[in-house]
Amino acid sequence: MINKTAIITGASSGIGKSCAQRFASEGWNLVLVARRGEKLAQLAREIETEYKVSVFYLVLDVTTPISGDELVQFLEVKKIAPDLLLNNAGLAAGLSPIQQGDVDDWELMIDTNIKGLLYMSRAVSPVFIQQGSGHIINIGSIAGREAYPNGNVYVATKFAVDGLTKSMRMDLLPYGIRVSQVAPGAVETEFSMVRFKGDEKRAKSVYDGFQPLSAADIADAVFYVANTPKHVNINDLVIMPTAQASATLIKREN
Ligand code: NDP
Ligand code: 8X3
Repeated sequence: MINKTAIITGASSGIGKSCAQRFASEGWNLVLVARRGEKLAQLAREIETEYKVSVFYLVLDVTTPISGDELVQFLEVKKIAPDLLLNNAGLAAGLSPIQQGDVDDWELMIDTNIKGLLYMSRAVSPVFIQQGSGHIINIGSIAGREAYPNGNVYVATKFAVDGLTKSMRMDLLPYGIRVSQVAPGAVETEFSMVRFKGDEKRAKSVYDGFQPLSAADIADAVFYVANTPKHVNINDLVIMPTAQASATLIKREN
C-alpha cells in the first residue's frame, strides 16, 4: 500500500480531476482543492468508494492571499504530510486583441494562474522543507512557450509559470525538493467553455476536426513525473496532440 498524498488544485474538473482519479487508482491519498465544493464532494465520494484511499477536500479560491495559509492549516489539523503539490488550478478568460482586452479578465487570469500558484507554493514549500522531501508540479502550457494572436495575457501568465518553475527549482534545490512543469497543448476540458464564458458552440469549435488531448492523457504524464526515482527530476514536459504542431498550427480534417 502506497502511503503518499497529493494536493491537487483545480481538482473539480478537467486535468485536475483526471489526475485525482489517476493518482488514487495507484493508491495515493488526496487533498482536493477548488471553488466548487459540490463537485469536490462528489468526486471525493466516488474516489473513496472505488479506490479505498483517503480523500480530503478543501473549498478554496486560490486567488485569495490567505488561501495558502488556509491550506496549510487544513494539513496540520488533519495531520497530513503531503508528498506532492500539483499547481493545476488555472483558466483563460476571453481571447481578444490587447487594445480590446477586458481588464477584469486580465485580473482574473493573473490572480489565478500566477498569484494562485505563488500562494500555494509559498505556503506548502516550508512544509516540504521541514519534512525534507516534496515535489511541486506546475501545469504550464504551450501558451507558455509560444505567443499566439489574442492570447496576450493568458500567454503571459503561462510564460510566468515557466519562469517561476525554473526559479523555484533553484530556490528549493538546497532542500532536495523537486520542481517540475507539465505543459500541454490543446486538451478538451471545461477550459474553452470557461474562456468563452459558456458559449458552447465556440468552445466546441476549438476542437473541431482533430483529436485533442484528453485530461487522462495529461494525468498519465503527471503521474509519470511524480513517480520517477527520488534522484530523478523531470524538469519539463511539453505534450501536444499529434495533430497540433504549434500553438496555432493544427491539422484539421474538415
Ligand atoms: P478546467 O476548466 O476543466 O479546470 C480548471 C480547474 O481550475 C477547475 O477545477 C476549477 O475549479 C479550478 N479553478 C479555477 N479557478 C480557481 C480558483 N480561483 N481557485 C481554485 N480553483 C480554481 O480546465 P483544465 O483542466 O483544462 O485546466 C487546468 C490547467 O491546465 C489550467 O492551469 C490551464 O491553464 C492548463 N492548461 C489547459 C489546457 C487545455 O487546453 N485545456 C492546455 C494547457 C494548459 P473551480 O471552478 O471549481 O474552482
Ligand atoms: C491552453 C492551450 O493553446 O489554448 O493553455 O492556450 S491554448
